[in-house]
Amino acid sequence: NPKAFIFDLDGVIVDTAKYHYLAWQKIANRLGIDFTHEHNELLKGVSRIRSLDIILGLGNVEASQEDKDKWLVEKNEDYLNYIVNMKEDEILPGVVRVLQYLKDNGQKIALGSASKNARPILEKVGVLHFFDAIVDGNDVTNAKPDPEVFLRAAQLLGIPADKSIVFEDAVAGIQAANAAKMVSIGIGDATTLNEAQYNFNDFTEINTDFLQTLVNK
Ligand code: B16
Ligand code: MG
Repeated sequence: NPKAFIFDLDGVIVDTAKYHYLAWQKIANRLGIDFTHEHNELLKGVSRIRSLDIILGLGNVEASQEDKDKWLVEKNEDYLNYIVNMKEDEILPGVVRVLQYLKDNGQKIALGSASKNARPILEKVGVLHFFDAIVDGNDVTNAKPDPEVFLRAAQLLGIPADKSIVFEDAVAGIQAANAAKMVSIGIGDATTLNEAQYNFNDFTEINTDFLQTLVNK
């Protein structure tokens, strides 16, 4: 019986946080808000709308809904200009090897991301074909740490939650996986992601023995 392997996108498969940062910075600077790399960490795994509210909060800026809607569109148009230029070499180290191993061993693979731009990004870096299901920011109403995105992914794959494994780089994402009663695997700083069941700095640290253990669980 196959297991469901569910991948977050930004910070797990690709590093799009740097493009989100550049695009948000333009909006922030125009509003006179100082927006640093440290601030950008607050936006990881957070929805687009919530990200704007966090940035406005940093500068104590109040804005009308009309202005906010305009900035959200501008930010995304700018972000998409970076995305169109993404190449296959922007896939994070070890990811393709893990996807290929799971595919070769008959496992089910899904994406569980807050991004509304997930499909074009997966296509640009050449891994779209690995995915049996994609659940992204267009499909869910409750953001992580709510488990909705991962529960939906497992459901689409036809695999029970307790036979599902989640790879995540954001604290809220690990909490969502735990709330869904899935195996949570933190990718990134183990201290930050201390609620995860397993921790790795990146996919180069995940060997086939470990993957096989998950498959056999
Ligand atoms: P978009 P993930 C998240 O992706 C990003 O980490 C977060 O910074 C971003 O605001 C969010 O996607 C929405 O992205 O503007 O493309 O819809 O980590 O959940 O894959
Ligand atoms: Mg992420």
